[in-house]
Amino acid sequence: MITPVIYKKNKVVLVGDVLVGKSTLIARAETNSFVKQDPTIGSSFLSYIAHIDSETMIRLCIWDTSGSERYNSFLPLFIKGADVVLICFQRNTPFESIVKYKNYINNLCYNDARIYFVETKIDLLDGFEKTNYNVSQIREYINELKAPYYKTSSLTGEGITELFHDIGKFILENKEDESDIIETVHESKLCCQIL
Ligand SMILES: Nc1nc2c(ncn2[C@@H]2O[C@H](COP(=O)(O)OP(=O)(O)O)[C@@H](O)[C@H]2O)c(=O)[nH]1
Ligand SMILES: [Mg+2]
Repeated sequence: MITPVIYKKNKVVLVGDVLVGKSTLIARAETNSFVKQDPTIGSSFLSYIAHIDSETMIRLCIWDTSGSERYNSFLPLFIKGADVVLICFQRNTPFESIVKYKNYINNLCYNDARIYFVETKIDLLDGFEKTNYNVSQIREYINELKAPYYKTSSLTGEGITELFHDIGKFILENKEDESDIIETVHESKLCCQIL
């Protein structure tokens, strides 16, 4: 069966402190497995096909950033013009770091970018920590903002397909530029591609 892939100009950016698991999250989405990643130097780009439903797929343009202080000066280049920014964090991420990214995005994107909060490595949490909001200041902050919040684990795969499905749906429904079907993909060859 041949399935069309919709392309709308889009930019999805992952930010977050170094080692929170950004690159591993993308690799999990791409390969459906837990793959050890080399440290990200500057940034990297992935073209990823998100499945919306049985007849709809959309190509997402995903930028992974380093999170290292060393490359901080590049961050505005990636955040500017983003449609979606994922603020990634884990249990021990300082609250101040999350607020810093949030304010940074709002200043650079004039509130246009949709922010998704992505908690990583939830396989390391116990049941109580997983389900209770009040275990961290970050979660309470997200709750107050009423922002989209995803709990993920690249180790188990939890939450990752849902995350990219919902981002794809958001792009599909909210980007107003022309919706072109630019390619078709044989179901047997469905995979993501690094350009
Ligand atoms: N247990 C666990 N470890 C993870 C997970 N995701 C990433 N890691 C580990 O966290 C470390 C940093 O991951 P990486 O993706 O390079 O972080 P980045 O700097 O944010 O890109 C690596 O040792 C990963 O194997 C996860 O979901 N669960
Ligand atoms: Mg990385």
